[in-house]
Amino acid sequence: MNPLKGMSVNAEVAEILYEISELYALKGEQYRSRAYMMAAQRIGSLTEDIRKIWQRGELQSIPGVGKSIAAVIEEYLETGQSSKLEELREGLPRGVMELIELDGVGPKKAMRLYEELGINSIDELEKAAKAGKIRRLKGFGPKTEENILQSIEEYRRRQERFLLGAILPVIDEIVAYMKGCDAVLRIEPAGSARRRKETVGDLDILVLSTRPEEVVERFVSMPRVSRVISQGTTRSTVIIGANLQVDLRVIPPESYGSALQYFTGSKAHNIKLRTIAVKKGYKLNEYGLFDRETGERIAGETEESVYKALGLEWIEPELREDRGEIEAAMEGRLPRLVKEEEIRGDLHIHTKWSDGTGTIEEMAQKAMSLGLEYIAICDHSKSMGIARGLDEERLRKQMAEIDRLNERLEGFTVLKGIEVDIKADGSLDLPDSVLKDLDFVVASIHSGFKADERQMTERMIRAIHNDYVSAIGHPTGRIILRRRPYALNLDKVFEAAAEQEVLMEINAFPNRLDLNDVNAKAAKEHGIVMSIGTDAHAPNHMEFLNLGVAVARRGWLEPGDVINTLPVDELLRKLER
Ligand code: DGT
Ligand code: CA
Ligand code: CA
Ligand code: ZN
Repeated sequence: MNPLKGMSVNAEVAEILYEISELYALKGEQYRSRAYMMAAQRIGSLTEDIRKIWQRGELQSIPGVGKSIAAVIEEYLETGQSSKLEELREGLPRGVMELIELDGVGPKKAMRLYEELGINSIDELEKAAKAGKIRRLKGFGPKTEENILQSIEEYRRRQERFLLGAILPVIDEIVAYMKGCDAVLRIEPAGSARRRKETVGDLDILVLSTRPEEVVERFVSMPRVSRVISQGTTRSTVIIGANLQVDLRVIPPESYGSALQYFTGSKAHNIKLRTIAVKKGYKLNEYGLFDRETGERIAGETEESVYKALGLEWIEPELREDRGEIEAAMEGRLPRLVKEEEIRGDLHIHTKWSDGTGTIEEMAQKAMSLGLEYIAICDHSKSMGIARGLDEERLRKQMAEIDRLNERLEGFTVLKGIEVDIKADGSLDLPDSVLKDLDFVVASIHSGFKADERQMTERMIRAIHNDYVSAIGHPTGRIILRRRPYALNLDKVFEAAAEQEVLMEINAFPNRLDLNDVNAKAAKEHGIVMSIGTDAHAPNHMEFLNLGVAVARRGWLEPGDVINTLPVDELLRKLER
């Protein structure tokens, strides 16, 4: 029941009181239930903002609002939560708790659905509604059924996924705050965030502790918590901001490794592991690895112990997608994944010369502060008119500026580059006569996305055959959660790139991540080396390099598969083909 956002505060407060009323009714406390109901109705029809009444200290002047209801209102206005409501919700069956997440389904309706139709989840409710079973319940009818389906749709939309780049800072914030509680011995994100998947549905946080209740207290009191969905003795779920769900689980030492393993997933990875465990006569779950016959604990304290007991090497979280990593771990041929600290430069940077906000020097300074050794300035070329793309003349001026800057910089190199547009026919937006004088040429498609697969593929392959192209920028053109990749036969593109020794970019901008993990792995299998570039349009964007590394790691890339691991002199030698 989170349709509260965007409603008036009065309506929000009324909603809370209604729900409390319904929960009291379910408990058979009719008198209290009625009192909350009356107060809810009053507040729902007030014309003055209830916050003003509260600030004047006059809540109890509202008819039907006594001391205890005033306290509920006050707590809600102060914290956005109601401990009374949470307390009352605690007693409900799990499935019913899920149902009341839906707009228009209060505890009373949820309980009836649960008791009369055995509905225990939103999925089950959807099935029942689609089968026309809801309308047959007394007092529900076709209109209610329709409303329920609509609420489910809205609920699903609210469950949308978040970009990894938006989630990582939230994790840092949570970890820093939770570490302020000395009952927290260890804290780690699990789930898709730990696997560094490009989007994250909800956050799963694991804490090692022997005093779980203190940890849970700390968790629900985090500054940005907007709602507490559940608070138990060892676990809790909250909403941060508008709609990011965060699940906390507090784990004792003997199970920490197996819990971390289990909740990191992926589900497919876990299922395969469990099959292996069963074959060995074990039982594997979030509490540990046990002997099936004797119940004896085999492993569980660390992830390594769990994998080892199953005859496997420890597997990096980014690989746990059941894409061959379990077989590789069995045979001792897991890749040695590239690490963030091995990346020496950023190979796709924009500046004020086109549509960036920083000067070349500002971008260089930021890169140095991040510990990098070089960057490639790759502003847009002239056909990108809106981006103030460079023609040959301005590009030559920029190259001269870079030369002057390099003379002043110590232990850092600014490479002369361009992000040259690939035109509709596959020719490039700047002549070879200037491309040949650059250190790093990224060629990208920025228009004509609607052409068919054959045209797009030929277009890109023609660009790959240009002698001066170093890399293909954001090769598939997709924007995560917004724009699908253009039609492209990647297999053919990779073949051409491998043959021409052209790099494929892993664009690290948070909503691009292009190539993605799966395509990066395929490119590697074609023998292609990749370049990572943040596509930074401002100095801070260079901090996205870690997202590019995440994709590389999920794509099984080793240091040798990523050209940015080379020192600048070796890089330049390699680029000179
Ligand atoms: P998300 O949140 O959609 O981005 O993806 P995950 O992977 O974080 O999924 P989530 O939050 O539903 O669950 C976290 C992990 O818990 C998941 O990766 C694996 C484990 N897990 C959850 N449900 C199941 C299940 O039904 N079976 C198994 N084997 N593992 C599960
Ligand atoms: Ca998750
Ligand atoms: Ca979860
Ligand atoms: Zn671009």
